Order: sequence, then C-alpha cells, then structure tokens
Amino acid sequence: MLDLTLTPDQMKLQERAHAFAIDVIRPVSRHYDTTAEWPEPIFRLAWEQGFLQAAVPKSLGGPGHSQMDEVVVNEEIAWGCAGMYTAISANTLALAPLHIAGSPEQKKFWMTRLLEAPRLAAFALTEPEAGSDAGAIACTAILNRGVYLLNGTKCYVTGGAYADYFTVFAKTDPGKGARGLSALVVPRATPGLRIGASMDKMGQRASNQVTLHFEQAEVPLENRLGSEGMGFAIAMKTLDQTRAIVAAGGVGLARAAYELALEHAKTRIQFGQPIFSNQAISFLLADLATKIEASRLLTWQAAWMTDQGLRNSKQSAMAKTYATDTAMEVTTNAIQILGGLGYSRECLAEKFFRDAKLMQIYEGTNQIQRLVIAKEIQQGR
Ligand code: COS
Repeated sequence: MLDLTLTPDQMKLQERAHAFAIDVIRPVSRHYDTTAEWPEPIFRLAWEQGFLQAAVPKSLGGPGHSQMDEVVVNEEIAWGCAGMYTAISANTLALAPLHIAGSPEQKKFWMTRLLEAPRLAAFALTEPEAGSDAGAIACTAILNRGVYLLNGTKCYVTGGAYADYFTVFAKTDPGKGARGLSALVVPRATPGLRIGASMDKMGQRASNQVTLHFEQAEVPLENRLGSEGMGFAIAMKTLDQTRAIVAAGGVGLARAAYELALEHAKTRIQFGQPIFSNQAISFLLADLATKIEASRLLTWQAAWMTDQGLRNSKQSAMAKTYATDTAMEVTTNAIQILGGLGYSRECLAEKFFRDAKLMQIYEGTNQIQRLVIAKEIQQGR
C-alpha cells in the first residue's frame, strides 16, 4: 500500500538539508550564478553532510539513501540553488548504472572512491547526434584482446570537468542498434580521453557540463557493467529512477519562487491594500500552490515505487514532466507577481526562471517524457 509518511529519520534529514540550503547554499548562490565558478567549497561541505555520496550503500560505509531520502534531500538543495542541486545529484545519476548492473566487486571499487574525498562521478549518455534518440548512439567500444577501444564523443556531461570517473554508454555491437549498447566505467585518467571546455549556460551556472572526446581510449573488460548489449536497458532503468530526483529538483525550485512571490504579494501595497487582496493574484498563487503539492505527490510516488522495486517508467516520467513544467510556470508567474523587481538581478526570481528552463530539457525533454507515458499507457501499464 502506498504510504508517503516520512519516517522520523527522513524528517531529520529534511531539516538538515533545509538548514544546509539556508546556511551554506543561499548566501553564495548569486555569486556562483554570476561567476559560473565551480562551487568546490560547497561540495566539500555537502560531502561532509553525506549529500554528495548519498547513493553509496550503507553496506559499503556510505549514507545509503533510499530514493525517498533522495527526493526529500534534493527538494531542499534545489530550493537553495538549482545549479548546485544538479551538480550534487549528478553523482546519484552516475552511480545508478553501478547499482543496477555492477557486480559486488565493481560496486565496492567504484563507489567507495566517493567516500574517500569529495569526488564526483559523471553520467555520459548523450551525444551530438543522439539526445532524445538515445538508441542512436554512435560512440563505439570494440573489444580487442580483453580491452575495449572506445571512440566517439559525449556531450552535456554534468560534472564532467571535475569527475573522477564516468559511466559511459557505447556500442559494443554496432550492427544491433539499441540492443548493441553496453555500459562501461571509464576513469578520468584514461589515455585517449580528452575533456572539452565547460559550456557557458543561461542558468544553473553553478553546475558544469562538458564534451568528452574518446580516441582509441582503452577500457578494461572488467569495467563493463552487466553483460554486453544490456546498456540501453541499464540507461533506461537509470532514468526511471533519477527522473524522480529531477522532479524533486523541480519541486524545490518551484517552492523557492512561490515563497518569494507569496511574500511579495502579502506585503506589496498598491491602491491602499496588499496586492494579494486581488483575486487575480491570490487565485494565481492558489493554483501554483496546488500544482507544487501535486508535483511533490507525484515525485514521492515515483520514488516510493523505486524503493519497492516496482517498475515506475510511467510514474517517474509523469513526475518529471509535471514538476518541471510546474517549476517553469511558477518561476514565470513569480516574476509577473514581483513586477519590475522580479526582472531585476536584485531579486532571485530571474535566476529561478533561468534555472527552471533546463529542468524541462535534461534527463529527457518533457516531450520525450510524454512519449514514455504514452508508450506505457498504450501497453496497459
Ligand atoms: N526499463 C527497461 N527496459 C527498457 C525501458 C525501461 N524503462 N525502456 C525501454 N526498455 C527496453 C525495451 O523493452 C526495448 O527492449 P527490447 O529491444 O528487448 O524490446 C529496448 O529497451 C528499446 O526500447 P524502445 O523501443 O522503447 O526504445 P526507443 O528507441 O523507441 O526509445 C526512448 C525510447 C525515447 C524512451 C529513449 O530513447 C529515451 O528515454 N530517450 C531520452 C534519453 C534521455 O533521457 N536523455 C537524457 C540523458 S541524461 S542527461
């Protein structure tokens, strides 16, 4: 039975994450947005709190966050700064293929590296010609005497400039389409791997995205996750899990913008009364509050299903779409309610608006999510 009551431990985690967002993230979020510097000191503190390595299981000495823990924490981090949220949660995305298909030895070797220091892992699926159509990957990994020779290009790799290793999807059998993909763990120091310049972005500027170029990069056979040809299924299962975390990011960001707009509506006096007294404003805020709550419920449902081991392709796609479309709607309307102040860099509303846009694009555009939902309902799931 679906039970979305937070446990006492989850409530404490939520409080700790919110305090982190208020005390550590918010005071510097504008600085990192303006400069697009890499917020290394913040990540060290996030690591000390166990947020950066959250996906490392307890059995390996990590925090072992469940999916519910993750959505609770990430809503708060995204409330603080969506760019930092993306950079921090990218570790959970990169570790998901290891959780899904790694052997006990692979899990131990790669995951415990994140416990030793504030290290990052990065997920490399997208290519210049394979974004929404993930099965069209052109990167090849051809086995030659126990070593894969990896060639090709990956783009928009979050955290890539700083990552210790990458979970990379490549064609090990180019004749087999999506069924010819495999997942490999590629250490940063691999000869033949060149990391491109960081992308200059409109929003979420505290996170980092780069292009990776592989030229005859040698990856040992033992770095393959699961069997050959399982790569596409591993990638899809990963995204089923992590889209709920993106949804949580959307909820946190939407909440941040909503709180700003509500406060303004209650205190801004025009025509002798707070602008909240106008139903044009109060009904708008009522609708936004409703959509934020609905987004959270969809998010928690999708996360709960992952924790129960249930297939949640439909529910996580619904949560991701609804919550991130809501984040865009709330951040847009927050600027409208704040008026000229909302458009000014004096106020965080314009940052929230720029940050929200990326959430409708990454981890599968919201158009692709609707495709996933449509396929699932067509099949009666
Ligand atoms: N879990 C397990 N297996 C899955 C799966 C899932 N959630 N979704 C698909 N598969 C399997 C299918 O069962 C099918 O297996 P068989 O070949 O054995 O029949 C195979 O994968 C291919 O599935 P499908 O035919 O649905 O693939 P499509 O190429 O039509 O595309 C979409 C599927 C569009 C859903 C996929 O390409 C996608 O998610 N694209 C977006 C990628 C994305 O999110 N990129 C962002 C990267 S993260 S920054």
